[in-house]
Amino acid sequence: MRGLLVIIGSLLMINNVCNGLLTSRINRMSSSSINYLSREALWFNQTLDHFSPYDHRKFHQRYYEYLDEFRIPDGPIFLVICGESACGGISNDYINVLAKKFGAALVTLEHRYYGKSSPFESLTTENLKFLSSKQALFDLAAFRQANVENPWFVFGISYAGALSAWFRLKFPHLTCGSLASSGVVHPILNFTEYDKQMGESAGPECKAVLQEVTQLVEQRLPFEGEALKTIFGASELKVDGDFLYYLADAAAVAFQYGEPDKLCIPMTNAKKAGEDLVGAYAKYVNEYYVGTFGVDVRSYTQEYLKKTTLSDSESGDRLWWFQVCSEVAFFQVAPADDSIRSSKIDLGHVPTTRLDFIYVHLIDLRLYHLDLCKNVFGEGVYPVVDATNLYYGGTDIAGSKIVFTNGSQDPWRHASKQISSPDMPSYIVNCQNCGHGSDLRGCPQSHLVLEGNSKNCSSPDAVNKVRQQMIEQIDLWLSQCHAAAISSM
Ligand SMILES: *[C@@H]1O[C@H](CO)[C@@H](O)[C@H](O)[C@H]1NC(C)=O
Ligand SMILES: *[C@@H]1O[C@H](CO)[C@@H](O)[C@H](O)[C@H]1NC(C)=O
Ligand SMILES: *[C@@H]1O[C@H](CO)[C@@H](O)[C@H](O)[C@H]1NC(C)=O
Ligand SMILES: CC(=O)N[C@H]1CO[C@H](CO)[C@@H](O)[C@@H]1O
Repeated sequence: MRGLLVIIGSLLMINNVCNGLLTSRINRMSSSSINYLSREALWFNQTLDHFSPYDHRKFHQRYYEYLDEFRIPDGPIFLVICGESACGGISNDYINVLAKKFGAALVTLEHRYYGKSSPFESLTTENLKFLSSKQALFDLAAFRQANVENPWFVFGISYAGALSAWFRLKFPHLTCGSLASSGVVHPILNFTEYDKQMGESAGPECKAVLQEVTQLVEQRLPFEGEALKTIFGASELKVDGDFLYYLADAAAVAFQYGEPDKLCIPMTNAKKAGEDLVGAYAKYVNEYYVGTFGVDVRSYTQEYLKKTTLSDSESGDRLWWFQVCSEVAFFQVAPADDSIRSSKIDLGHVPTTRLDFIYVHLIDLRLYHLDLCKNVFGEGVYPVVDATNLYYGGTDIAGSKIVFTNGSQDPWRHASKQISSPDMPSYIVNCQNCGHGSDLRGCPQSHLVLEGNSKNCSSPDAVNKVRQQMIEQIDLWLSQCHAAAISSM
């Protein structure tokens, strides 16, 4: 038996540590202060390629434990899945409340390749071939298998939320159930719904102002591109598509992470006062997206994404883009009409089939996402979204005992499962600042709210109601697991 060594969890305040929840490069949770339950790294000897009968190489995978609330000896084990960024520890969000309630031990395994769990020093495209959700799920299964036989339950937010649902789907004998918080189980090539939801979350007045900003930027870009980029502190973004994507992301995070007022109030005020809207937007981007949210403009340059040395990739941007470009896509493209983002942010060339790679021209020649994939990872790296959905089922996932939760304002909810089906309830957390992972993180979601307190959600009741439903499901499934264990003795 490995793992679950007694580690005394200590509360530490750490600055500027990413903690999961990247679902594109826009989903960075760079928090100015993350409060961890445990930051003491432990190591697991993991198999590099779970699908090869010949390759027996291993790598060291980092994990954490928190046992302060554990009811010895038979309490449940909550496996909190870490997603697409370095995993600095077990953060003190609503999971801690659940641990207390259920007497659970918390364990977290860092996702392969991210943070300190990279099998390779050099992240060349060739070396990234073992980076996939399928290998990551097998990592979790091997880790689970090497540990104690108590009842297990898996949790995750965002991409890790999808892994949580997929883990229960693929390894139902290894977990009593799953919570998929904002779990993006439906990879989509042409993810136009994302931008549409931004418009809905913004409301008509704010949406119109944001659309006007996009128009002004598009008009000025060909003539005074450099000056324009300078206002946004983004002169490094030589490719116009990168710049436009940066501007689109900057607005999206306000809705995704539950701080719509930080964007919409200054923008609608600027409009009413007849001020320069581009200037007002630049102020928001510089102060909020860079200042508060902590984004690094550099991470939007394709040159940066091409860097293969570990230190350059610590943020995980290259790694997540590889997963995007090979498996899940989620390209946030402009819808045909009424979009907020520039219509220049498009799909690029779409091969007619995966095998022949005959590139056809789509929409127009202003290419973006697929060109980025080709440019950064080389010819032939293309997201096999259909195959991914064939493997997991997308929103038709034939799982059981999975709770899906989504925030009403979160553009990502359209890549999740929003309709309940037998044994897989789906809840929507409905409030003005309920976004990505608000059930576990409270409001807003961009910075850690201790124990995911719902006090600052515009409707704490909405959050608490969903949490109560979650607890009832976890309780039911754990007790069913327990009953099954007793009857098989
Ligand atoms: C990891 O596993 C491999 C193969 O089973 C073994 O040879 C190696 O000694 C193990 N390493 C550690 C640190 O346990
Ligand atoms: C993507 O969606 C847009 C808007 O609905 C549409 O115009 C475009 O043809 C779609 N592209 C693909 C490849 O489906
Ligand atoms: C709620 O917001 C207020 C004002 O910004 C802040 O002082 C307080 O700490 C927040 N409460 C929680 C639980 O985050
Ligand atoms: C459980 C729930 O409220 N689901 C809703 C989530 O959002 C979608 C799309 O808006 C609705 O169709 C579902 O009924």
